Formats: sequence, C-alpha cells, structure tokens
Amino acid sequence: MSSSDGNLHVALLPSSGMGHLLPYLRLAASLIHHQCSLTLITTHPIVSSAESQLISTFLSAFPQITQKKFTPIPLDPVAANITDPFQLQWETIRQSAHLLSPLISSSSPPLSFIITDATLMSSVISVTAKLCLPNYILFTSSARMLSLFSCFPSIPSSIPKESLPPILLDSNSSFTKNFSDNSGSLKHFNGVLINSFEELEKESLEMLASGNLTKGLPPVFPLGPFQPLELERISLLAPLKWLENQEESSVVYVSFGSRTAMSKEQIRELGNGLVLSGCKFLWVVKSKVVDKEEEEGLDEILGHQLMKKIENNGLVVKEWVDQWQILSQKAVGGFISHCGWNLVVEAACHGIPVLGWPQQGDQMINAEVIEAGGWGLCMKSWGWGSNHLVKGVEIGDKIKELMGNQRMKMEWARISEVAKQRSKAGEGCENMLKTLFQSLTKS
Ligand code: UDP
Ligand code: G50
Repeated sequence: MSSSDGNLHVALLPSSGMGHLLPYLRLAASLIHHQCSLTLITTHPIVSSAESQLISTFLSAFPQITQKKFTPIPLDPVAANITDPFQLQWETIRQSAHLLSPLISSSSPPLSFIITDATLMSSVISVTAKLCLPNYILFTSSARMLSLFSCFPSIPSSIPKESLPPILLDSNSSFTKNFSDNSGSLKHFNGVLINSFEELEKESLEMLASGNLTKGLPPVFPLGPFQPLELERISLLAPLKWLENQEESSVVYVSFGSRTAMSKEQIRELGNGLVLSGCKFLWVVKSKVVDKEEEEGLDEILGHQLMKKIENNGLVVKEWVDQWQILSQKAVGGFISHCGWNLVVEAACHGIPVLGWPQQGDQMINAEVIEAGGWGLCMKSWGWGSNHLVKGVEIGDKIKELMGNQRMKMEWARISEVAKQRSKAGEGCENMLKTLFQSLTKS
C-alpha cells in the first residue's frame, strides 16, 4: 500500500507546547502532500495563545483536515504537584486518555494509524491497542535524547549523567514515572518519527538502528529537517526591517524558545553581556512561561538604565517572532539559545553557530549534539537556568568567542548545505514516508 493508492487516514495527537505542536503541523503538511486524509486532535482548553493562534490559522489554511476537539477532565495542579502548565496539560491528557477511545473509533473513514506525542505514549497505547489501531510516535526532540529515552532508566555510556534533564534525577516526580512508563511502552509502537537527519546525528541514528541500545525498538524514521509552513509567517516586521540594515554576519540572535522564562536578574545580566560583547543583537525576551501571563513591559523587565545602553546596539522584542525568517537574514551570524530541538534544527538549516545555554529538560543533550559536531558551544559551566546566576562579563566574552569563531561557521556551512538539499528535494522526508507507508502494510 502507498498513500496514493490506499488513501490513508491519519490521526495526529500532539501534546502541548509550541515545540511539540509546530513539528506536528509541519509533518501534517508532508502527509497531505502524500494524499493522506488527516484528523487533528486538539486538546482544550489550549495552554498558550501562540498554540491557539497557530491551530486556528492552520485549520483555516487546510480546510480538508478534520479537527476533533478533546476535552480531558481538568487536574488540580496542587494535587498533581506539577507547576509547569505545559507538563500539567500532558498529565491531564494522560489521565483522560480513555476518553479518546470514542473519539478515535468514530472517525470516518476509519483511521489507518495515529501519530502520538512521546509524552502521552503509555496512556494512549492501551486505547489504540484495544482498537487494533497502529500507533506511531512523533518524537519532538533529538535522536540523542531518543537514545536515552529508549533505554531509560539505563543511561547509554555516550550520555553523561549530568546532562540528563534535572527533573529525571528525582525518581519520585510524576515526570520521571511517565518518562519511564513511556519508554517501557516503546516496543508496542509501530515506529518513531523524528525531526533529524543522518548528517546531523549520524552516531545516534546508527546506534538506534543497530538494535544494540534496546531490544525490540521499533524502526526510527529520520524525516528531518522539517520545513516551516507559509502560514507560520507573521506580520511582526520590525525585526526583519532592522536586520536589513545591519552588516553581514554581525548580529547575534537571542531566543530561549516558547516556554522558558528567565529570572529578571538573569535577564539583566544577559542584557549587560550583550552590550559588553560590542556586537549588534536581536533579543527576544520572555519573563513568563505562558505567553498569556506576560504583563510587564520591556522597561520594567530590563530597567531604564539597561534600556538606554541597549538603544544603539540592539533591538529587543517581547512578541512571538518569525524565527525562520530571522535566521534566513544575512545579518545574523550567531545564535544564543536554550537548545530546544526545533530551534537547533532551524539553526542547522541556516548554518548559524549556536551558543547553547540549556535551561531545562532535553536541552543539555541537544546542546551536546551541537558541540560534538563543532557547530557551537555548550555552556555546561553555566549550570541549569534557575540554579545559577551567570554574570554579564562572562556572557559578553562568550559572545565574542562565538562571533569570531570561523571554524564553527565552516562546519555548519556544510550541514546547512545538506539540509537545504534535503529540503529542496523534499528528499529525506519523502523517501522516509514511503518506507513508513510500506512498513504499515507489513505490520
Ligand atoms: N519560535 C518562533 N518564534 C518565537 C519563539 C519560538 O518561531 O518567538 C519557534 C522556533 O522557531 C521553534 C519553536 O518555536 O520552531 C520552539 O521549539 P523548540 O523545541 O526550539 O523550543 P521550546 O519553545 O519548545 O522550548
Ligand atoms: C520537554 C521537556 C522536557 C523533556 C522533553 C521535552 C523531552 C521529550 C521527550 O520535550 O525530552 C519526552 C519527554 C517526556 C516524556 C517522554 C518523552 O514522558 O520540558 O525532557
């Protein structure tokens, strides 16, 4: 069976957070290209405004996609002992997973398979197994993180214990329990789709394919690099206009993704570091985990003194920016980032060296991918976000090192060329999807 002669109907079940939703929607566009019919399961209430807006823009752009709204039973964050609203949403979906059964079985035409977010695996597999529905995972992190995940609670010798998401060191946390349960359920899935590609993560992908890490691991399909959709373009033009007037490779772009809030103290040190580096910079500031809660203006967050110092050196914004377009600008020569996986792949596509400053979760492991490839720096000595205040002077020095490092630029240039070729031909993704469809007929 191929998608063109079988007309597959695929359900997509993302969890929450832009870092999980975006790759789902980018994958959805490839599946539509393969003439698949799609059902997108959206969980309500949606956590952030960015997700709500993206889902509604996406569904208007692809009216052929069926939306199924899923409303799980709300959880009390205090009783669940989860402070992060995105993680709370993962747990909420997990505990109500049984309610997905009628929603899935009423799909018409009947579903061919479902693609489930890794955070939901063990709770959803029991539902889909009863319905005899093939289930694939979209793993929204790196292949290196997948190699840890696949054999957890063991740790592959290639991964230092200090790089593990700090939350996994607490064996009593619900996160760790879920991570372990999800890992244990892997062998019941039909395959793992991942936004990575051979040249970016050769070693990890080979290790996963070799079967040496874990017995019974389903096939891994490296479909990356995922391409952004036209509809992701947004109309905040100020950053792009500003970048047009800057010299080639002169600007540092600073972003910690969609769900990392820094303390005000650390934000101000970072600001001082940027000024001290003497480089021009474009900086996206976030002071709250969820966008809806952002109340303070830049003046309040940065303080008047820092705002004055910044005036002639950089542009600071607080809104959602079109990161793909920003990275496409000639003026951008370096990227300071927490190393969320989507953002790492986007940096790879544009060959922009990264100063990796992991804050939580899988980010240290992702930053190690960059460091091992010679594409950037991984600031282990800066600790994990909240437990350490990094001073501006030190940040400034590292930025100078990043912007002056020609070797990293050359290493990245090669990868970005490969990434561009793969995207142009749609090669990686198309061939892998064909293999995936073939594997379905065998299962
Ligand atoms: N992103 C963006 N504009 C922003 C913030 C984030 O386009 O202002 C995109 C970014 O390009 C990436 C995704 O949102 O595709 C964030 O996912 P990632 O895994 O990198 O980090 P997370 O936000 O989940 O920590
Ligand atoms: C987000 C996050 C922490 C974190 C990860 C995130 C991953 C993804 C894999 O995406 O590593 C994953 C997480 C949880 C789980 C299964 C798989 O139960 O904030 O570690």
